[in-house]
Amino acid sequence: MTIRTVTTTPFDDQKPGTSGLRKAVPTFQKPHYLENFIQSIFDSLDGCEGQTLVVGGDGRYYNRQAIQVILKMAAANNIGRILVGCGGIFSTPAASAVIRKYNAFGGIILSASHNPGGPNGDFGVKYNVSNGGPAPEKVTNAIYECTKTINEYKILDAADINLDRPGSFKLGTMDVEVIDSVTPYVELMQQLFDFDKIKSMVSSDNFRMCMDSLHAVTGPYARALFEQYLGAKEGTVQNGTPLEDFGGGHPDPNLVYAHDLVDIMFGDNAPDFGAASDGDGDRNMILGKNFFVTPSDSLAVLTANATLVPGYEGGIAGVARSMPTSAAADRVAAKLGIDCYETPTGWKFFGNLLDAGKATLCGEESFGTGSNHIREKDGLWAVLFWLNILAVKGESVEKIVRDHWQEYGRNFYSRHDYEEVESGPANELMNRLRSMVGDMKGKTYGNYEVAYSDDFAYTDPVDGSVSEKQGIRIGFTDGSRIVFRLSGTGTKGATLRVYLESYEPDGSKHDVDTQEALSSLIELAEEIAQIKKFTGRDKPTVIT
Ligand code: VG1
Ligand code: CO
Repeated sequence: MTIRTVTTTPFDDQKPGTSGLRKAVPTFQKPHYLENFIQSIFDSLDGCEGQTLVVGGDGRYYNRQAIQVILKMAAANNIGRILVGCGGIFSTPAASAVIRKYNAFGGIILSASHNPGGPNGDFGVKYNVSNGGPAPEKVTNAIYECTKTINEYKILDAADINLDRPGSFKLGTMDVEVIDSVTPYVELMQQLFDFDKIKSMVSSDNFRMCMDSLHAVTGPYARALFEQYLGAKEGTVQNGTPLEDFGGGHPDPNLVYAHDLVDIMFGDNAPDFGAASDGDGDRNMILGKNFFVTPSDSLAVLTANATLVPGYEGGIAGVARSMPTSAAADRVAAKLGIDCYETPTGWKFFGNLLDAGKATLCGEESFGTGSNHIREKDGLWAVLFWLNILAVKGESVEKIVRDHWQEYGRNFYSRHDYEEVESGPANELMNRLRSMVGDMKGKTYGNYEVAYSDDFAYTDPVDGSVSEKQGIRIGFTDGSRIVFRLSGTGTKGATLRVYLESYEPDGSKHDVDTQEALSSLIELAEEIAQIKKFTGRDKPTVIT
């Protein structure tokens, strides 16, 4: 087998975003496009020769082809060993778990997460470091620098590896081990949760649940966990066979895209518990009978009840949330006397806090929750956490959340997305806000008085690195808040996200509809940012 050195020229659009490099499939299929990015990863890594890497993806269209290319390029770049998931499959949390379990040097995860898949859908490549988490900005910047000057890549001339069953192979001098995609993950979950207790609830006649894998990667994981180990009825996991195009759907677990599940959970004779996860399995949505748990509330409830779960019974060190996530968790942290951290959007910012033992639980408003068990957010972990709490408390999801609000007050919360708007005007909107926030403090808008406003900047408390321009925050004296930022995961035009939050301590006012409770803030967001003028839209495309 010979190593081929191929001459190439740089592409100018290979800057990793919030979560790796995401592009339309046809972009990745351009000659050398994938190869340039993979070679740039290898070129930017110090000391990866002879090391172990983990490779797998969410099974979307182009996963298999990309993995074969990556294996051959890894062999040509003197990687020692690759652990690849059977069928080329790893959910993002499973990949993180495997990197940690085998003390690997890092991993390459192929996914565009919740973005649609298929020949005209999206594809993505993400590099994770040895702690199992997304590469920090220092690493992604180094990769990006390499993509700008690359002029050749190396690839082994070899036949494709059979990924469809576990086994060991050689590619040149490199070892390839095809390993079971599900087992290491299930074993980790068994260490954290009380499977016996969950099983006695889930398998009883008094409890019904529904898990929607949205035709994406968690199907086999969810079937193993819920139907095999926890004794839930067969069929508990719906849309559980991963498809390359996710059945034409949008594998995003929210009230808009997980509509099958929403219909069931808000229909007649709804089950007690419902959950969904996204394309690569790191997001989760939690529903009770006729009841939706916002991700921000979910983080707060898990934090408040963590000691009911074996993996966290000793208490938690701290909690971290992304900046746009509601402050519900902050209130729990204050009561528990633990630290609460506010980070920029994206899981990579939690890594240092978890490694340093400063935070145990983390969460984002975008349906992401996780803990120090791995270094990615973890959809099925969150589902098991909720089930474990339900099994211990013997109460409904709704009661647990309503009681939580009674104790801590309710943070009404909603995100309004304006998807695929024109990039130019969207940037103008943000620049205009940026120029305004400097002197907004003390200004009044109707009943609202600005308490603080800024373009969020974060100094990592562990390594001191600074990340700027992470979103415009405008906080008001009554505890309500509006945040504006542009998405870093989209592949077409720009997506404006407007995050709205208000705080209601009065328990008699917790029943108001969320959009109604936030209506004056929604109007104010329009007044301040002139969304209509800049985007040409008079309403958001997705409200969560
Ligand atoms: C979005 C979410 C963010 C999340 C990221 C990756 O990013 O808002 O909270 O971490 O997706 O999630 P953005 O930049 O589009 O707002 V996933 O499940 O796509 O790995
Ligand atoms: Co995801």
